[in-house]
Amino acid sequence: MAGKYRFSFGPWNVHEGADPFGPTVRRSVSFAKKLKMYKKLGFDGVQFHDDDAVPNMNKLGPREIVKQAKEVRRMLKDEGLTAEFVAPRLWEDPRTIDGGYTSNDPEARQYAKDRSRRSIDIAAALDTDLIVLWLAREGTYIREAKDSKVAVDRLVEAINDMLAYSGNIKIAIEPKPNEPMDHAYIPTTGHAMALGYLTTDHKRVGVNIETAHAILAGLDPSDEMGFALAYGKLYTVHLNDQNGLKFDEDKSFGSVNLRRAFNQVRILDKYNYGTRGEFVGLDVKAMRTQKIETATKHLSNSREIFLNLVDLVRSLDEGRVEQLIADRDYEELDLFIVNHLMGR
Ligand code: 3MF
Ligand code: MG
Repeated sequence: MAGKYRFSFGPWNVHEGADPFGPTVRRSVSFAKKLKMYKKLGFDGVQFHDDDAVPNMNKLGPREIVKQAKEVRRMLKDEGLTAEFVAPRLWEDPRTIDGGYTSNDPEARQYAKDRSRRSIDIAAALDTDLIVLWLAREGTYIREAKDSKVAVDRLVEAINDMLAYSGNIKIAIEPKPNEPMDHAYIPTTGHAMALGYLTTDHKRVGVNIETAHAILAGLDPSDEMGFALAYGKLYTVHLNDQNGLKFDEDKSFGSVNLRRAFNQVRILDKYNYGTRGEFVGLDVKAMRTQKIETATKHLSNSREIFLNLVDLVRSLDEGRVEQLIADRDYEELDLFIVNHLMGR
């Protein structure tokens, strides 16, 4: 049965526009004001970094952290919003310069584990059981800096620690091949899922597939999604778009390659994504040129493009597709799909 979709984004998707070569270009918007934007833009779910919910959490004890997270839970309730996931932000602290779970420094590794436990506490207080792990600095700039076998052992150890700390949580690994590192240890969906099977409870480890991250790995995002769906491990998605192999652009969904976006929506819709409670998550950035008054259009536009593509997916003449497949006339199928995207 064709599902209805619920959408989510993270507060970092409304941002000041700084990049590595220039300062901010827009005023900061407070977290409370951001929350007020969600419903107006058509969104029901909030993605959190742990310190989006509890800023300065490193300076607070576990009880105070939970207390503050519960206040955020109340704010969400007032706005009619749901927390989708919490992700430990392990890439900003001076202790994690060389990575968190895979750092060569045992104190840094311990910090990463402790911080991950606090993220799990925050997730419980926000009433979500989903933890996302974007393994930002778990990689290297040069091959000789870390041992890649040991790195995987350490990632497993850290995930096991989280699974043991809470019997309720599910962990969605968000693979990305590069940036900020030269090479990340868990670059693709296949790596992330294989890592899950090394843990003590693989049934609770899946993936968050981001369009741009798959493209940066030279892969097709819809095929990555199909792979995870075949294993029942597509816990969430980060839809966006990416124009070739350059920095991680986080463009509006479908804005670069409409056919690639169509195929992502097609595989999600075909296999009832969303009917098991999954959100359609976005991870999109406003262009730096955008004025503050209109710096949320990347969110509403991505949602609109997704929903328009759902209509296109559901109105595709699947009988004709099957016939062309049976005839092995893929040239005609190619034209048929492009014409469909052009509304013809
Ligand atoms: C980086 C990302 C991250 C993660 C986020 C959730 C800042 O390329 O995609 O966005 O999605 O940290 O864990
Ligand atoms: Mg992401």
